[in-house]
Formats: sequence, C-alpha cells, structure tokens
Amino acid sequence: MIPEDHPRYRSLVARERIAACARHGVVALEGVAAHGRGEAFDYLIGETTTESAARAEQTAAALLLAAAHPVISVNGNTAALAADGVAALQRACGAAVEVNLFHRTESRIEKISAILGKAGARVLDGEAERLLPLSHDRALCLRNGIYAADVVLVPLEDGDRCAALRDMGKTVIAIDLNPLSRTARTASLTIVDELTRALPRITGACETLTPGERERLVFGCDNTVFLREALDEMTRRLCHALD
Ligand code: PTJ
Repeated sequence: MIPEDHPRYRSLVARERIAACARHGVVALEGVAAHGRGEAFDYLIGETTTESAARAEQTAAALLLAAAHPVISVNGNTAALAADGVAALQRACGAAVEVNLFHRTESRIEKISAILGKAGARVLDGEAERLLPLSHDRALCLRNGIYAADVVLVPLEDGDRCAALRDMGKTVIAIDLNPLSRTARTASLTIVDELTRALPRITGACETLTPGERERLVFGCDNTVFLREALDEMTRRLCHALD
C-alpha cells in the first residue's frame, strides 16, 4: 500500500500497476524494463509536461483530426497505464484502436483487448496478417487497421516498426520520453512526455482546437525542433541540478 502523501506517489502507483499487469501477463517482462527506462528519462525532463511537449500534443491532435484513417496502436504497457486515456482519445478523434505487440501471444492480445474494452474503447478485431516489412511479430496487423492507416499513434514504440510505417508513407506520432531513441528520431512527430500526461492533453486539444489552429500546427510540425527542445530542457536541468 503506497501512502498518498508519499512525494513520489504517482510514480510508485504507476510502477505498481506495471508490476501487477506483468504478473497477469498483460505487460511483457521486457515492458517492465522499458517502464524503468521511461522513469529515468521522466526524471530528466522534470516529471512534467514541458511547454514544448504541450505544443507537440496539440500538433498530435491536429494530425489525428486531419487524418482520413487514424489508428491508435496499443501494446501491453499502454493498456496497463492508460486504457481510459486511449478510450477517451478514441472518442475525441474517432481513431480506430488496434492491439499490436512485440511479444505477441493470443493470450496477451485477448487480455489487452479486454482491458481496453472495459475502459470503453472499441477495439478492432479480425485476422491479423503479416503485412508490415518486419521479421518479428509486430509485422502482424489488421488490413483495415494499421495497414490502411494514414496516421498511426504509437505510444511506447520500438524503432523498427516506426521506420517500417514511415517507409510505407504513414505519418507516425510517437510518445516516448527518450528523445534519443530510434523511434523518437524516426517518427513524424515525437511527444517527449509521459504517456498518462500526454493522452489527456491530446484529447483536450482535439476538443478545443479551431480549424485555423489545426492547420497552422500541421503545417508547422517539425520533429527535429521538438527533439532539440526536449534535449535542451534535459541538459539545462542537468547543468543546474545542484544549484
Ligand atoms: O507489449 P509489447 O509486447 O508490445 O512490448 C512492449 C515493449 C515496451 C516491451 C516494447 O515496445 C519495447 O521494447 O519498447 P522499448 O524499445 O523499450 O521502448 C520503450 C520506450 O518508451 C523507451 O524509450 C522508454 O523511455 C519509453 N517509455 C517507457 N515508459 C514510458 C515511456 N514513454 C512515455 N511514457 C511512459 N510511461
């Protein structure tokens, strides 16, 4: 039991949730390591949404709303931490939700789909086919889902699939606290923010952006600028950590 007045309450609750979901086979054991890496980068960014990340979140909303066939791709960590957030974003932008796993088993697909369904998300189902040019199981996706998408939101991605999706001409929006990851550098837009902070902000922007604002954000989207701003912020914090 984590006391609510613990200074790191939010972080500890998230960690406990990841551990519980790993015990249930929702989160892959490798996903526990990925979460820890995320925690470390979140420390560096100050465990807060920077002004730059907030702009990236608005841009993500604009891209999702401009898409003809947006898809939110969900893995084990995302379902564990943010099933509600995925469902709310789906309602706000009309995206399809598809489960796509690196460590793929039918049992995990079912468990993750159930968590998402319970949170109110409508999850695509059907026969996954090996449609992406990848040698691992993230190649398996739905013909009417990720394969047909023009914009794919990929929280906690692995770099290979991000590159494959870009090569197929898709716009890829990543949420990744590590601005140096291959995913972050390959995506069309990377939100350097923690998943559970990012999703509600994207949803909020979907509900409030005017058509003119959306157009300006899509036109001005430059991933290199967002990555540089995230690295600058981390560097600034490191340089002044003991001041
Ligand atoms: O559920 P599966 O089988 O699809 O497996 C998923 C994992 C997470 C194991 C797989 O996608 C993976 O190996 O991911 P990586 O390559 O470790 O990348 C995860 C990235 O997400 C890292 O750069 C972390 O810094 C970042 N990250 C971790 N937790 C969060 C995060 N970014 C934002 N919010 C988080 N909560």
